[in-house]
Amino acid sequence: MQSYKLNNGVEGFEFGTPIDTGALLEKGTPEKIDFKEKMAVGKITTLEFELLPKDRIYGLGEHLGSMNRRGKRLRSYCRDEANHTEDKNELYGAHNFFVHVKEQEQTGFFIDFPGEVVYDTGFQDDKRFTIEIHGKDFRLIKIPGNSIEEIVSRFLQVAGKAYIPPKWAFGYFQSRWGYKDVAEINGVYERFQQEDLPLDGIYLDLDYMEDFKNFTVSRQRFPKFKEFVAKLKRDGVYLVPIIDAGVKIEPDYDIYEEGLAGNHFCLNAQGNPYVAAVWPGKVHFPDFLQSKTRKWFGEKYQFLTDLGIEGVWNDMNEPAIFYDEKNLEEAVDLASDCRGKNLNVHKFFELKDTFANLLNDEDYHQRFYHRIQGKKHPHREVHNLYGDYMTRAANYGLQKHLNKRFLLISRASSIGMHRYGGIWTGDNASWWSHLEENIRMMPSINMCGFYYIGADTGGFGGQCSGELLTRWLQFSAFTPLLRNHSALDTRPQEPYAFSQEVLENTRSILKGRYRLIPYLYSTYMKAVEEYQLFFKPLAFDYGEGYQEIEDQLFIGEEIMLAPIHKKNQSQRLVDLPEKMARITLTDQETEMSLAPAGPQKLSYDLDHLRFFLRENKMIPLGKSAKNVSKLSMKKLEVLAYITNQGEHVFYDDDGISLGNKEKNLMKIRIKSREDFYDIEVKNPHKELETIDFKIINDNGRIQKISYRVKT
Ligand code: MIG
Repeated sequence: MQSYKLNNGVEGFEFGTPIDTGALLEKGTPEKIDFKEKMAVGKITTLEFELLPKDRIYGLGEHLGSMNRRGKRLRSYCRDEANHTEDKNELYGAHNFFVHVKEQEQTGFFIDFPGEVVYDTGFQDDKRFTIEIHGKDFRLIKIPGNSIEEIVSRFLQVAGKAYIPPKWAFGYFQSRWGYKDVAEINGVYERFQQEDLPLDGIYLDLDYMEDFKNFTVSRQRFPKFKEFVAKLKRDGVYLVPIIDAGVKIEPDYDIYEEGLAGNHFCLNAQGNPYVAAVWPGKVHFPDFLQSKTRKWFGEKYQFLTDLGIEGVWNDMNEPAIFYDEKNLEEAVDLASDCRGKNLNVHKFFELKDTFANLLNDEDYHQRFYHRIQGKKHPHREVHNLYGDYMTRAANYGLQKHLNKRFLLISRASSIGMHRYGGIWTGDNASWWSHLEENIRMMPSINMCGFYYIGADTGGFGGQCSGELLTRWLQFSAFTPLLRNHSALDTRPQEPYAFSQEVLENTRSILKGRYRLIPYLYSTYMKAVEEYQLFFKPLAFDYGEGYQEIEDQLFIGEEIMLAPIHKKNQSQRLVDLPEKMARITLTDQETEMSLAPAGPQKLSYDLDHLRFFLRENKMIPLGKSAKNVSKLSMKKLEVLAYITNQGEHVFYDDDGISLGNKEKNLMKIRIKSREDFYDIEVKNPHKELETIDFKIINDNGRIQKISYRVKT
């Protein structure tokens, strides 16, 4: 074993001959020292840590359940899991970073390994935390720090800066699996205009393609696609098509032919392209682990950019597999054996399970191979890199052809991909518990490097109610990725698909979101730049008493959310770790009042956003607009809670260039005097004319000051 030092006291340990996963930016140079943790090296390498009664574990990214991961068995192995029930041990992401918090100290760990890793955080034995790494070649990164936040920040520094989307990606996006043609998409667009609902884009699901073939557009369902894309874009509305991992096997289909000719597909044991089936029927999987294949597939996104597309979602890239030839054959044989027979209970369940288990059977992962720098690796060994590397390919192509920022999200991911795209959290359901899940999951994912994140608002599967959509939007209004998406054959879920009242409430919430975009964008950019979290659990700042609160979150340094996530509730208990100002926000109005530290009831109507502002902090608000392209910075409103003094750095740029052109850092300072405030605005945003300050003090007295920026 070799050990090496990275930035800021971070240490790396190298076991065997690991595959270079590209997860971290910093590599470090090995030097020999000994490793003290207990471990057993075999085919599965087991690391073992002692768990004391008060120990907590944070991180591990996209997983269900509590933020404190203690007491579970969580598997890091990307999986197309369509049912997010409490018993599930894995979802689409493999995020091997966590912080083990002890009473006196805390340590971060990252396991740089592309295959399966299982974390038993005290499930089998509540005094032991074991990590099973399914292999013997890996790297382990150990991160010391004086606080959880410091550890996370150091990890983010070695992992590298997150993907930065265009500013328009912070708008509201409507989506639905089942929008079948251009008329229907155009109908959605027009309805948003008619109903005065803001909109920055519409996602296109499978039906825009010809026979589920990547890089095609159905001529029949989407004639004059390019003109349509241009028409919407002129109005500031973007179309975001889906791309799946599998390439349809069909002679004369250019992607298939080129893939074969260029040796781009994953191979089976005999050395022929491996055949699996997904949406288009039989497919081959591009071997994204080959750099030439990433280049080739990445370039194909030009088909979309040539049509005016500036955003894509990569789906089914765990990869999801409906069946492969061998398993299907065995299942069909079994079924024919059963024909005419009197099936007893065992045979019946065997028959039933054999078919049910065709979907995403992990045996498939032993049957196909990747080539990494010419060396053959079974898929199973490098499984967690597949979606990640597909997204790196897409990032390469989109950047090359657009030469500006673009929206890119992926379903499967591993750490490293955070530099190339964002993620949505997959097929959740229209359940209240999944709204709560969404709240809990955001910080865990954010800690692993991903910032452009969000869940399907309203829930993907199942039937959404107007109340659930409204409550969910009250939370998602603060997530960088804000998309309402639903599955085929579920109840329509657009803001106008319910009652007039739901429409009015969601309109007010969405307009509130647009007022927050200047702040959210600024917070996002600063957080990425400074390796700070966008979403932060209370437990990171506060000790006992607040550690267990997992349905309240901090956004940036300024605000705390405490969303309602239960049905038929107009109020909830909020526990404030410090005194804060309570803010209510609608399209036009803002209200402020003081809230003392400690537990209290907070009532929430369905038509507004409500959150808390920390002491000596302020947030800028813009004016709502029908989309980001129409947001104006001429006039800002600043809400501040000042007892002494506060300073806010407001970041803005042109929102689209690579390298953040026209970057502006405006500094706003407020200092409280006896009965007035000193206000200073340094380096004002170039469009800015006035700032309307609304400042609340410790007595709850609000002063309004209109500040004209001298030019
Ligand atoms: O097998 O493209 O998570 O967002 O609507 C389902 C259809 C495939 C899964 C994605 C979902 C998308 C759906 N896809």
